[in-house]
Amino acid sequence: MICAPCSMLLQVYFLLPLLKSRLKELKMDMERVIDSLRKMVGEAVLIHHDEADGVCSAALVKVALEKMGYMVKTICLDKLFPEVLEKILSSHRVTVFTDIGSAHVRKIEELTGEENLTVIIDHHDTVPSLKNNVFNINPELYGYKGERDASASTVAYLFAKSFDEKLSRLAYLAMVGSVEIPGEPSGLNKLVIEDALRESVVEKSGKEFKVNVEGFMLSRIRASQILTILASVGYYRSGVEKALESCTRGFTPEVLKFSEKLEEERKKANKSLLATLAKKGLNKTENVQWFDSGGIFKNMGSKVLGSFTSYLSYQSLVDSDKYLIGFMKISREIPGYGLLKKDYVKVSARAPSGLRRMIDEGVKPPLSKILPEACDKHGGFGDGHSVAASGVIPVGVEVDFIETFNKLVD
Ligand SMILES: [Mn+2]
Repeated sequence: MICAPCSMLLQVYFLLPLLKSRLKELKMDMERVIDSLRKMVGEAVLIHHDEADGVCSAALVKVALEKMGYMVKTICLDKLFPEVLEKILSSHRVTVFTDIGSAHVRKIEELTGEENLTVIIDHHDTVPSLKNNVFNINPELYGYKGERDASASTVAYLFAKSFDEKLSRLAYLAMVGSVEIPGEPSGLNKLVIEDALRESVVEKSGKEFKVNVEGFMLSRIRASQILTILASVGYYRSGVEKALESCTRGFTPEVLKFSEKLEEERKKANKSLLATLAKKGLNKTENVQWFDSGGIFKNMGSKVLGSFTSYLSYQSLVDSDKYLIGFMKISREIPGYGLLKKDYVKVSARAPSGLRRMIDEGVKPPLSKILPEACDKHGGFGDGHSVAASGVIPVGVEVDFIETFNKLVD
């Protein structure tokens, strides 16, 4: 038996080095990744997610890879289509993922050939890699929480800096990517702020930060919004390319104007869909309420459906106790990749407030469990969190999907 203060001291004594060694371990693993990458220099495919964190993390990794001597081709995805994964991993020696991929480690291992190298830099829930030519660099595996302590951009920044200390001038990108993590910065996200202030690439502005780099003289929150709009709404109109370029070169007046136009377009589409749904109402089953967005988001990336469904889940026209599901037909085109083999529909699911409580209490199943299962049953795939999830299913099975989903709730 030891006294309470002694026990606390002991805990501090043992825990502090433990926490430190985790960061050291992460850094050591990054060095191993860099060593492996250096041996493979040639072409690399960089697959990344379609919002600010996905764009900033990709920009950081791209700079580092190019400095190593790589020719980098980027592909931006809202969802990780198995057919895309198969094609890319079987036809390229080096593939890097940022802000996407964590949920599919086993599949990625399976598809990575013995001679090839795959690196995943992400912060979503994951499992450690079991193959020595597949590296899974994720804060969750080093004692941090991905939804609290580190964005994918922060991990990508630490990776870039491990390769070249001079890249710490890009610390602002980690901070822009981290906007998606709300609240007081903690863990690795906090460490990055110190770097960014030291490099004078950001400055304090009230409780927030302003990016202090040419072409970026705006708050990091605004910068993150613009990047997300470019990459998601502008997905089929070179928006991702423009977003990636802006990360390192700053926003040109043309790009800013383009992003404003896209923002206007989306606002209009959202408003019009909301009016239609208010008039027509939602389709309902016992446990589900759903809508099809029709062609309203045509020419926009499928991420916009998720934003709309989230927004809708707070409106009074939804039933607070039922799962909310939206559909949107996806174009076959994936910029920088080619065409998908099939026509797909994006599925976005949200839990409105009443249902959210029931999920938290364990009375109703979490979306992270039933949405992937329902997608899977109809030839699609999905993932997500307990109260927000999304997936993809083939065109034409929407009504059957709703039926399956409705049954899975019970
Ligand atoms: Mn992210």
